[in-house]
Amino acid sequence: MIKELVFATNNKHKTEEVGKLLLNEYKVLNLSDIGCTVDIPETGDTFEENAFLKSSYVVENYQLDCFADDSGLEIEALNNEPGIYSARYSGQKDDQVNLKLVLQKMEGLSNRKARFKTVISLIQEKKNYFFEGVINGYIRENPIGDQGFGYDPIFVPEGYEQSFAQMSMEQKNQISHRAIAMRKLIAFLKEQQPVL
Ligand code: ITT
Repeated sequence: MIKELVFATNNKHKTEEVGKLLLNEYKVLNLSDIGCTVDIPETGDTFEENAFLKSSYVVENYQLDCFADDSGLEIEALNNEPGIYSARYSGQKDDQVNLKLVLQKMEGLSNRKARFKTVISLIQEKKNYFFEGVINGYIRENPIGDQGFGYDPIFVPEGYEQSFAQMSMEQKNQISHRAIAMRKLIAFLKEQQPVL
C-alpha cells in the first residue's frame, strides 16, 4: 500500500512539483487535504525557522509526521532580497506584482546574479531534520514563459537559456532548488526504510 506524507503548504504549485517527485513512493497530502485552512504565520528570520514553524504547526495540531519547505529568491545586487519575503515582497501575495517590483528594483543593474533556495524541515517522531537545495542563475530584463509560478518567468538557471517558466515541470524538477532538497529528503527516507 502506498504511504501518505503530509506536506505543510497552501501553494498548489509546490504540491504538484513535490507530488511528481514522490510519485512512486508516497501520496502527498497538503494542508487542505488534512482539513487545515490556516495560513500558518511565518514569523522567523530564516528559511530554516519558517520551514520549522510550518512543519511543527502540523505536528502539534494534527499529530501527523510532516515536512514543509520555505523557499525564495536571493538576488546578489539587492542584498539577497526578496529572500524570506519572496511570497509577499510588495506587501501583497501576488506573483505578478512581486515579480514587477523585482524588475523595477533591478532596472539598470548589470549584476543580475541570483539564486533560488529551499529549506525543508521534516519532523519525524518528534525529531527535526533540515534539507537544503540551491540553484544559481540570473534575472532576466523581462518575464518570459507561462509555466511554473512565482519568479519563474524572470529566472534563468546557470547553463541554460530558458527561464524556469519556459520549462516543463519535468525539466524544472530535474534541476530546481526544491527538487535538490527533495532528493535529499527522499534519500533520507529510503535510508530509514530500505524497502522503498
Ligand atoms: P507555503 O508557505 O504555503 O508553502 P508560499 O507560496 O507562501 O506557500 P513560501 O513561504 O516558501 O511559500 O514562499 C516562497 C515564495 O518564493 C513563493 O511564493 C514564490 O514567490 C517564490 N518561490 C519559491 N520557489 C519558487 C519557484 O520554484 N519558482 C518561482 N518562485 C518561487
